Amino acid sequence: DRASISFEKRAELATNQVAKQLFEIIALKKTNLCISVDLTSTAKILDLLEKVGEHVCLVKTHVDIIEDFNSDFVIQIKQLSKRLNFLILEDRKYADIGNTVSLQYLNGLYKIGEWADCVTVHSLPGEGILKALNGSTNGVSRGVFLLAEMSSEGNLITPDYTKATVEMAAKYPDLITGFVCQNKDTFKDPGLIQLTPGVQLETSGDSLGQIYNTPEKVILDKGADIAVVGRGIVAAKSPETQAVVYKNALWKCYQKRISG
Ligand code: 6AU
Repeated sequence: DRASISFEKRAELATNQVAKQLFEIIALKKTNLCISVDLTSTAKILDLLEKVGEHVCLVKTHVDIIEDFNSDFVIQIKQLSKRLNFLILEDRKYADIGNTVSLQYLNGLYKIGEWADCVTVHSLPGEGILKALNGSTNGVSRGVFLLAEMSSEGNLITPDYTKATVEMAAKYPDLITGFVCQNKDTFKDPGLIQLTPGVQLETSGDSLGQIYNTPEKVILDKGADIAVVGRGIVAAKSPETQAVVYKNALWKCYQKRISG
């Protein structure tokens, strides 16, 4: 099964160019940690990434929570992503008809398609949403993480919905980077990436329905390839020290997983 195959090997099996790059970065930097920088100022985000960027493979943003978003921020985060070698995932969770999503992706204040290597997308509206995000902007490859499961308590996604989501993705091998999901049996294709949020060392949840699992549980039991950590790092006294703690814990589990 895909969980026992090395990231180097999986880079060769990827059909989406962003997935391939991401597998390569993970193998090179020996980190399968994604930081979720859920901060509301550009200075705070850039300052945090300066410190933790070398320890992550992927930086996940929510640009619509930033108070002072501007084009210089985009230039600076792109420079950091080149210098520290990470990709950028804008966690926009698109969920509308294809035409609207196409407008949201390329226009408005954020022009996400111009700078985000990949974005998150709900399968709910049907495949028009995937047709709208055709896999490249200005000749540069782009990717999509489809939401197949969620981490939050009481979410309305059913096993049938999850299965149909995975089937939908199979029709777009050039576009799909992987799935945001919670379980190893959700999909089989070793060229796709399992991105799993809801990860912390200790806490079991927050007051608004988030459910946390430990690095061991998500990598060894739940099949995560990349673990998303937000407040576990961002709210720590020393985010840099904590990022290293998560990076090492996750990588140890991955090594154990591929050694059988
Ligand atoms: O570690 P946290 O709880 O501080 O942050 C988790 C991050 C947040 C959520 O918007 C996101 O992960 N997330 C997602 C994603 C990545 O799409 C899906 C999900 O099911 N649960 C979840 O928490 O930025």
